[in-house]
Amino acid sequence: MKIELSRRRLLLGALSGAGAALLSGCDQLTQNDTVSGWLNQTERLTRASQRLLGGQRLAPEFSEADISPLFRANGTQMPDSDEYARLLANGFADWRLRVTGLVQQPLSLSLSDLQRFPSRTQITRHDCVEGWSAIGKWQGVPLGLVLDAARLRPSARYVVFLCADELEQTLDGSGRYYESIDLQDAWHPQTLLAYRMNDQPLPVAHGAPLRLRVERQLGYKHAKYLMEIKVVDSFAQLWGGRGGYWEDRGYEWYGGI
Ligand SMILES: Nc1nc2c(c(=O)[nH]1)N[C@H]1C(S)=C(S)[C@@H](COP(=O)(O)O)O[C@H]1N2
Ligand SMILES: [Mo]
Repeated sequence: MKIELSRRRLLLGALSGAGAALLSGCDQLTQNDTVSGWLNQTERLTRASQRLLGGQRLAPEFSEADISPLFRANGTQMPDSDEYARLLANGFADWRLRVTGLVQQPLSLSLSDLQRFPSRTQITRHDCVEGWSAIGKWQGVPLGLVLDAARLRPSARYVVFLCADELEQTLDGSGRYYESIDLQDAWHPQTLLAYRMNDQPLPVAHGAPLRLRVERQLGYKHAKYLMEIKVVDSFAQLWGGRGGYWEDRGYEWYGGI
């Protein structure tokens, strides 16, 4: 816990030291060599310390009174594809979460299917590398329960989250947002597929109809607008091969807090 808190202070210190005004976007942060070198070092440190402290260490949880009156939306706030517009117009009745890849039972789950799983509610703090944090309340199905239903094959190693949005508009789809986590974090009790935020259905700006919450990791790991969960043994073949949209642009894969 001590390591965790002092790292957060260092991170915010590094951000303000680099000049908050210059850091309006995640990409600008990585272009700063000092900060990115520093992130590389602490990445190894936090990942190792989280593993040493045990895979199931919980992120701090807060009370209703701590919920931030304003929770910023960041990155995509409205996916601009026709497909997403159609799904939204119909209140996500036609939306399905596909679970594919190294599973014995591929799944296609509606929002009400997901809401029939046992749910967990947690009030946690979200930390974005751009230097802001917010406390919010999340309700969703623990990811591990969905993976249990899909029954992973023995070769499974990572869970990849494929999103509806292209954060960078490209002709070849290389700007698609995606993320990945390992199996230990996938079964962490606070790792949720969240469909409610602050007692309301998840708003579009925050990733409707479903987003990931991985509470011991930085904001960019919390993939919004989930369309498909793909279980893989490697992410080398996906886009830039580093396991996520921002990872392909220089961010660390683990992103521990
Ligand atoms: N699909 C998708 N997920 C995403 C992003 C995005 O642009 N697209 N931005 C990430 C970043 S950098 C952060 S800080 C959080 C922001 O979540 P919020 O909009 O609910 O604040 O979502 C993450 N997940
Ligand atoms: Mo972020």
